[in-house]
Amino acid sequence: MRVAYGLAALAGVAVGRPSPDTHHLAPRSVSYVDPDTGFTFSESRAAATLSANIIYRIAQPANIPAGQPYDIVIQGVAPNSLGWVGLAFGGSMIRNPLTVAYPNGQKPTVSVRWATGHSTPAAYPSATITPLSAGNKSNGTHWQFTVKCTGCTTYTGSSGTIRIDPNSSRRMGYACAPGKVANPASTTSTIPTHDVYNYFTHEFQYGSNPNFAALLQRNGVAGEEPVNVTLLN
Ligand code: HEM
Ligand SMILES: *[C@@H]1O[C@H](CO)[C@@H](O)[C@H](O)[C@H]1NC(C)=O
Ligand SMILES: *[C@@H]1O[C@H](CO)[C@@H](O)[C@H](O)[C@H]1NC(C)=O
Ligand SMILES: *[C@@H]1O[C@H](CO)[C@@H](O)[C@H](O)[C@H]1NC(C)=O
Ligand SMILES: CC(=O)N[C@H]1CO[C@H](CO)[C@@H](O)[C@@H]1O
Repeated sequence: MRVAYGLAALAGVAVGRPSPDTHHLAPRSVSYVDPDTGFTFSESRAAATLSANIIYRIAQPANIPAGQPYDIVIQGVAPNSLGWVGLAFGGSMIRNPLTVAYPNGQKPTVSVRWATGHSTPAAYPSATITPLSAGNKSNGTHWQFTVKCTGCTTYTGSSGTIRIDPNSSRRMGYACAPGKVANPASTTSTIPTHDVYNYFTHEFQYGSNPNFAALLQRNGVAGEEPVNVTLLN
């Protein structure tokens, strides 16, 4: 865990294809306890411009058995200059869950998409987003969303089943654009192509929550039940 990420985050910004080693220079994650929702998140920063970051936070249950699908809570904070922000769980655009979020008043809209090529992704039916009752907001500078995702951490990638290890670090991809989406209240709105994409290393282990189910309930989401994830081929 590192705490000095300010300038280092800017070193990773790229508008185009970054060097393969970019993510080794990127800042890593810190643990963040969110006063609004009570979750302990692992927090990473992703440079959106030379002067602004997107903050990504991910929380998961503690002691997830190996091989078991698990839900996560995703919190994102973006500057108002961005019309949408995306997070790629497989660390690239193709064949992995892509969360796409855009501002919509006090209730940002979040969906999961899936791309089979470098073109507009489609809705991804094997993941479900559930907004929490707190942690979504906007003010004069930023907009913020907090959602549960079922199906973001296990998926069928280009080379078979991927299970994201909740105890470890992983390269994530991200993308963003200043352009506003066509229909911000809709989870299936078309989005303008990203101006920026890049990668960061997210350390999931700092987002472990022994009281995950109770925290979900506190935030208006019914308790965790075993979930069978349908995998795409
Ligand atoms: C609006 C629809 C989208 C279009 C038309 C699009 C198009 C493209 C294209 C053409 C590239 C290749 C760029 C190059 O080779 O220099 C690319 C790369 C990339 N895109 Fe997208 N994209 C879209 C949405 C998204 C979304 C929602 C994400 C979510 C995070 C995303 C993440 C990435 C990433 C991480 C890369 C880097 C290359 C890779 O790892 O595959 N894209 N995109
Ligand atoms: C993560 O670590 C915990 C504690 O050591 C362990 O109980 C659990 O099985 C591990 N989970 C995975 C997916 O490796
Ligand atoms: C605006 O919202 C962001 C994200 O929730 C927060 O980090 C920031 O402190 C807020 N700014 C003010 C002035 O309240
Ligand atoms: C999940 O899968 C198991 C084993 O295939 C099955 O017994 C169970 O009914 C399924 N649960 C749900 C909620 O679909
Ligand atoms: C969709 C949703 O749950 N929105 C919530 C955002 O947060 C406010 C409180 O800050 C709630 O009142 C909304 O219900």
